[in-house]
Amino acid sequence: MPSKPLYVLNGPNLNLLGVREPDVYGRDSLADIEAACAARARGHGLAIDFRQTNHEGQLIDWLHEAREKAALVVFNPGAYTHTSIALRDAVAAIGVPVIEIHLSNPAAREEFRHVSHVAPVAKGVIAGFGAHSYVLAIDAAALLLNPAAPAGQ
Ligand code: CA2
Repeated sequence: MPSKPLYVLNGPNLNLLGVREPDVYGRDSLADIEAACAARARGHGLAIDFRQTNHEGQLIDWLHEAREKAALVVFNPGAYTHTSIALRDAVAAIGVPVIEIHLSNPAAREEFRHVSHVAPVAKGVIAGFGAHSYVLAIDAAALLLNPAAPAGQ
Protein backbone atom coordinates (compact mmCIF):
# COMPACT_ATOMS: atom_id res chain seq x y z
CA MET A 1 0.00 0.00 0.00
CA PRO A 2 1.28 3.49 -0.81
CA SER A 3 2.47 5.88 1.89
CA LYS A 4 0.93 8.85 0.06
CA PRO A 5 -2.68 9.81 0.89
CA LEU A 6 -5.66 9.84 -1.43
CA TYR A 7 -6.71 13.39 -2.20
CA VAL A 8 -10.51 13.82 -2.16
CA LEU A 9 -11.17 17.14 -3.92
CA ASN A 10 -14.55 18.85 -4.04
CA GLY A 11 -15.62 21.75 -6.22
CA PRO A 12 -18.10 24.61 -6.00
CA ASN A 13 -21.18 24.65 -3.80
CA LEU A 14 -20.51 21.24 -2.28
CA ASN A 15 -19.96 23.04 1.04
CA LEU A 16 -23.77 23.50 1.00
CA LEU A 17 -24.45 19.77 1.20
CA GLY A 18 -26.94 18.80 3.86
CA VAL A 19 -28.18 22.39 4.08
CA ARG A 20 -30.03 22.82 0.74
CA GLU A 21 -31.57 20.57 -1.95
CA PRO A 22 -31.64 17.30 0.06
CA ASP A 23 -33.90 15.73 -2.59
CA VAL A 24 -31.13 15.98 -5.19
CA TYR A 25 -27.97 15.64 -3.10
CA GLY A 26 -29.06 13.87 0.09
CA ARG A 27 -28.97 14.86 3.76
CA ASP A 28 -25.32 14.15 4.51
CA SER A 29 -23.08 17.17 5.02
CA LEU A 30 -19.62 17.30 3.45
CA ALA A 31 -18.20 16.72 6.95
CA ASP A 32 -20.31 13.51 7.21
CA ILE A 33 -18.96 12.39 3.82
CA GLU A 34 -15.40 13.17 4.87
CA ALA A 35 -15.83 11.03 8.01
CA ALA A 36 -17.26 8.14 5.94
CA CYS A 37 -14.36 8.37 3.45
CA ALA A 38 -11.75 8.48 6.21
CA ALA A 39 -13.24 5.41 7.91
CA ARG A 40 -13.44 3.46 4.65
CA ALA A 41 -9.91 4.44 3.66
CA ARG A 42 -8.62 3.41 7.10
CA GLY A 43 -10.17 -0.02 6.52
CA HIS A 44 -8.03 -0.31 3.39
CA GLY A 45 -4.90 0.92 5.19
CA LEU A 46 -5.13 4.27 3.37
CA ALA A 47 -5.27 7.89 4.50
CA ILE A 48 -7.20 10.73 2.88
CA ASP A 49 -6.71 14.45 2.49
CA PHE A 50 -10.24 15.85 1.98
CA ARG A 51 -10.73 19.39 0.63
CA GLN A 52 -13.42 21.67 -0.84
CA THR A 53 -13.16 24.98 -2.67
CA ASN A 54 -15.46 27.20 -4.70
CA HIS A 55 -12.58 28.33 -6.94
CA GLU A 56 -11.47 26.70 -10.19
CA GLY A 57 -7.85 27.86 -9.90
CA GLN A 58 -7.59 26.37 -6.41
CA LEU A 59 -8.71 22.99 -7.76
CA ILE A 60 -6.03 23.24 -10.46
CA ASP A 61 -3.37 24.08 -7.84
CA TRP A 62 -4.45 21.10 -5.73
CA LEU A 63 -4.34 18.78 -8.76
CA HIS A 64 -0.79 19.98 -9.48
CA GLU A 65 0.13 19.39 -5.83
CA ALA A 66 -1.32 15.86 -6.10
CA ARG A 67 1.28 15.08 -8.79
CA GLU A 68 3.93 14.81 -6.07
CA LYS A 69 1.95 14.28 -2.91
CA ALA A 70 -1.02 11.97 -3.61
CA ALA A 71 -1.31 8.33 -4.61
CA LEU A 72 -4.60 9.01 -6.38
CA VAL A 73 -7.29 11.70 -6.58
CA VAL A 74 -11.03 11.21 -5.99
CA PHE A 75 -12.56 14.26 -7.65
CA ASN A 76 -16.02 15.82 -7.60
CA PRO A 77 -15.54 18.91 -9.77
CA GLY A 78 -19.17 20.01 -9.26
CA ALA A 79 -20.51 22.16 -12.09
CA TYR A 80 -16.95 22.70 -13.41
CA THR A 81 -17.28 19.13 -14.69
CA HIS A 82 -19.42 20.47 -17.50
CA THR A 83 -17.52 23.69 -18.27
CA SER A 84 -13.82 23.49 -17.50
CA ILE A 85 -11.22 22.60 -20.13
CA ALA A 86 -8.62 23.88 -17.65
CA LEU A 87 -9.55 21.20 -15.12
CA ARG A 88 -9.49 18.56 -17.84
CA ASP A 89 -5.99 19.69 -18.87
CA ALA A 90 -4.81 19.57 -15.24
CA VAL A 91 -6.20 16.04 -14.73
CA ALA A 92 -4.56 14.90 -17.98
CA ALA A 93 -1.24 16.49 -16.99
CA ILE A 94 -0.63 15.12 -13.52
CA GLY A 95 0.03 11.46 -14.23
CA VAL A 96 -1.80 10.41 -11.05
CA PRO A 97 -5.03 8.41 -11.49
CA VAL A 98 -8.17 10.48 -11.01
CA ILE A 99 -11.58 8.98 -10.22
CA GLU A 100 -14.40 11.39 -11.12
CA ILE A 101 -17.38 11.14 -8.81
CA HIS A 102 -20.83 12.66 -8.48
CA LEU A 103 -23.55 12.39 -5.88
CA SER A 104 -26.26 12.62 -8.53
CA ASN A 105 -26.27 10.99 -11.95
CA PRO A 106 -25.63 13.91 -14.31
CA ALA A 107 -26.63 11.78 -17.33
CA ALA A 108 -30.16 11.56 -15.91
CA ARG A 109 -30.44 15.32 -15.35
CA GLU A 110 -30.53 18.45 -17.54
CA GLU A 111 -28.84 18.21 -20.92
CA PHE A 112 -26.11 20.70 -19.97
CA ARG A 113 -24.91 18.18 -17.35
CA HIS A 114 -24.53 15.38 -19.89
CA VAL A 115 -21.07 16.52 -20.98
CA SER A 116 -18.11 15.91 -18.69
CA HIS A 117 -14.82 17.43 -19.83
CA VAL A 118 -13.06 15.48 -17.08
CA ALA A 119 -14.41 11.97 -17.76
CA PRO A 120 -12.32 11.30 -20.92
CA VAL A 121 -9.09 11.81 -18.94
CA ALA A 122 -10.28 10.17 -15.69
CA LYS A 123 -9.49 6.58 -14.78
CA GLY A 124 -13.22 6.03 -14.25
CA VAL A 125 -16.44 7.66 -13.12
CA ILE A 126 -18.81 6.81 -10.25
CA ALA A 127 -22.11 8.72 -10.18
CA GLY A 128 -25.62 8.52 -8.86
CA PHE A 129 -25.21 6.85 -5.48
CA GLY A 130 -25.39 9.91 -3.25
CA ALA A 131 -22.78 9.97 -0.50
CA HIS A 132 -22.09 6.30 -1.28
CA SER A 133 -20.45 7.45 -4.54
CA TYR A 134 -17.56 8.70 -2.39
CA VAL A 135 -17.23 5.46 -0.43
CA LEU A 136 -17.41 3.41 -3.63
CA ALA A 137 -14.63 5.61 -5.03
CA ILE A 138 -12.46 4.87 -1.98
CA ASP A 139 -13.00 1.15 -2.65
CA ALA A 140 -12.12 1.67 -6.33
CA ALA A 141 -8.99 3.57 -5.30
CA ALA A 142 -7.89 0.73 -3.02
CA LEU A 143 -8.45 -1.72 -5.88
CA LEU A 144 -6.43 0.39 -8.31
CA LEU A 145 -3.58 0.80 -5.85
CA ASN A 146 -3.55 -2.89 -4.88
CA PRO A 147 -4.86 -4.77 -7.92
CA ALA A 148 -3.58 -8.11 -6.59
CA ALA A 149 -6.05 -8.08 -3.69
CA PRO A 150 -8.78 -10.71 -4.09
CA ALA A 151 -12.31 -9.40 -4.78
CA GLY A 152 -14.36 -9.05 -1.61
CA GLN A 153 -11.56 -7.70 0.55
O1 CA2 B 1 -23.89 15.29 -8.42
C1 CA2 B 1 -22.83 15.88 -8.21
O2 CA2 B 1 -22.01 15.52 -7.37
C2 CA2 B 1 -22.53 17.19 -8.96
O3 CA2 B 1 -21.13 17.28 -9.18
C3 CA2 B 1 -23.01 18.32 -8.08
C4 CA2 B 1 -22.89 19.67 -8.74
C5 CA2 B 1 -23.56 19.67 -10.11
O4 CA2 B 1 -23.37 20.92 -10.76
C6 CA2 B 1 -23.04 18.57 -10.99
O5 CA2 B 1 -23.75 18.58 -12.21
C7 CA2 B 1 -23.21 17.21 -10.32
C8 CA2 B 1 -23.56 20.75 -7.89
C9 CA2 B 1 -23.08 20.81 -6.49
C10 CA2 B 1 -24.01 21.73 -5.75
O6 CA2 B 1 -24.17 21.24 -4.46
C11 CA2 B 1 -25.20 21.73 -3.74
C12 CA2 B 1 -25.44 21.11 -2.53
C13 CA2 B 1 -26.48 21.54 -1.76
C14 CA2 B 1 -27.26 22.59 -2.16
C15 CA2 B 1 -27.01 23.22 -3.35
C16 CA2 B 1 -25.97 22.79 -4.15
